[in-house]
Amino acid sequence: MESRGIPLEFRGDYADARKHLLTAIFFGLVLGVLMGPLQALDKARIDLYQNLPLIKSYYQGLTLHGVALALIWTSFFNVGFLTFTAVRGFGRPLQSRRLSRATLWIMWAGLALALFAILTNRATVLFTAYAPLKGHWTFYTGVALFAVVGTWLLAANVFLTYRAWKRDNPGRKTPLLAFGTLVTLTMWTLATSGVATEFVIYLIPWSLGLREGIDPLLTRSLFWLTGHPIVYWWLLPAYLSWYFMLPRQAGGKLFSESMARLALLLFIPFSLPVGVHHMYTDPGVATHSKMLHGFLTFVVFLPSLITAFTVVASLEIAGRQRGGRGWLGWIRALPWREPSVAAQLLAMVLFTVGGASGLINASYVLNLLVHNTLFVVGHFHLTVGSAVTLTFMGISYWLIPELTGRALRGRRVALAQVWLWFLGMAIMGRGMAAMGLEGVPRRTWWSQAAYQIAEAQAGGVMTAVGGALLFVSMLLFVGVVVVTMRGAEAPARQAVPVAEPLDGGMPVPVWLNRLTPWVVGTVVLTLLAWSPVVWGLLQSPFSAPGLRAW
Ligand code: HAS
Ligand code: CU
Repeated sequence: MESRGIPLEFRGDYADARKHLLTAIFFGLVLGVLMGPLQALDKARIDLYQNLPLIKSYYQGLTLHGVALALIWTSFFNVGFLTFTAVRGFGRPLQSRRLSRATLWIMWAGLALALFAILTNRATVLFTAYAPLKGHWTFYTGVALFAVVGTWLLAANVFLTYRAWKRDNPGRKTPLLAFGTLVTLTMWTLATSGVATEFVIYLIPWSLGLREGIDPLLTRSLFWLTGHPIVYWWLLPAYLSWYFMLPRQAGGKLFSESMARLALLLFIPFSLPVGVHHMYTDPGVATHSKMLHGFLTFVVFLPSLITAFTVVASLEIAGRQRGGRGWLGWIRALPWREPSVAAQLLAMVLFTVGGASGLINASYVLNLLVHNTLFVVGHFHLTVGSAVTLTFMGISYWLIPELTGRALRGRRVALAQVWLWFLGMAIMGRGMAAMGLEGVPRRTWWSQAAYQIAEAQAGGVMTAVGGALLFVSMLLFVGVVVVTMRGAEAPARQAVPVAEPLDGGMPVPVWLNRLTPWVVGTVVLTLLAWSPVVWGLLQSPFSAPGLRAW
């Protein structure tokens, strides 16, 4: 018997994916965006932090904002979505139900611990958890459980599924959607070696009182070993949607399967050896390491360029099939009225600017100008806040109906929501960039600062206006989700949008269907790029006492 058209064997995985998604929305997106307007208004020197329940300072609010959005929203969404893409891609349920259940419960336990620490003001250490700021052990343990351990368990389950699939399908190339899922999880599993070491050997024992002092620079380096690739852990699920689903939603085909595979695979070796671009201004890291990581950052820019080309080519095919003519007429012909499609197209537009600002950050000399200013904050709102978040919202508009068997309701509201997010981010991103260029620091309670920068005021107003629009957009998004979930069951299920490649019948080179050579390359490159940094710091050990600055 089938319920709501979901094949019986998938139902367990679908239920878990749905729970992950809803946790992402209500405990990640909602909690995080609730703090947003407070911060945005602060940039216009309007201080709303007085007499708030639970939130005692700008820094506590910012910690909640960063952890909820950069870690909770993304981790839970990714685990839900990648469960779905694995199941769909392999055409079979995940190998272990018990492992799936354990994943969900461990992540929930971690979420509860971390939220306890933040909401009780025991860990106002911001999402980067830099030592020597010392938070409560529940913070580090909670984050480790939901952001790292949970994602490892999913990876283990997907790899077990891959093994079983290979046994049943000897000699066949891995289906695209499944392959993209494997690539994402491989990259992330390798990348987490940094924070796993940082948390297990240093931060958790230290917060429990089992370790005396802490080495800020060493822990910071381990953090960035994971902290750069984490941005691709956020981005790659969005790329999976742009490559493998969006072309179908737009009525076209994936332009090239080989290009898609190559771009995704390149993220495995090149995501890890670049993290020192977050530490250009740090003393104690040798200049040659900074140069090497800076150079490799421009290499990891390449797969995004391939993506821009391939995804736009796929969309052009769709636009022309829909009757679009001329150089740009195909853009107008795309199904802009579909909220899910519009969300993803607008996400790409903002990502073009966000990506370009990343190249500014990556350029050593320019970085000296923008580092630790609001420019960087503008950059990441246009990347993780736009490219990723707006795409995740777009995905939710078909995935939640798929997982719940309900039809999407409130389409017009959804469309307005998507445009509001786009406008809000465009305005706020511009405002933040402008403020940063005038020298306004990030992570600063600006309305309390003893000085003002007249040239930054217009940027402050833009930031506040953009932030307010984003808040309204989030409310509309949640409204559509709730109304959809409470709606009637859909009479007919929609097809899951999986795009056919244009070159589908062509053989794919073996190395574009393998993971091992890429993993070996990653280990070699990472050792080359990171051992001098970590080794150098281990040579001059330093022990700082913990600091509670809040
Ligand atoms: Fe970054 C700091 C460099 C990408 C997130 N980044 C951050 C931080 C975050 C973050 C959160 O080198 C702050 C961390 C902190 O708290 O300190 N970043 C880069 C570079 C890229 C990049 C070179 N970042 C991202 C992505 C993120 C993200 C993706 C999240 C998802 N970033 C840096 C550096 C710093 C940094 C330095 C440190 C700054 C400092 O001093 O602290 C690149 O990967 C970007 C490549 C991407 C592109 C865009 C390609 C465009 C595409 C869309 C095509 C569509 C089109 C439109 C054209 C070049 C694929 C079609 C539309 C139609 C309508 C048809
Ligand atoms: Cu980075």
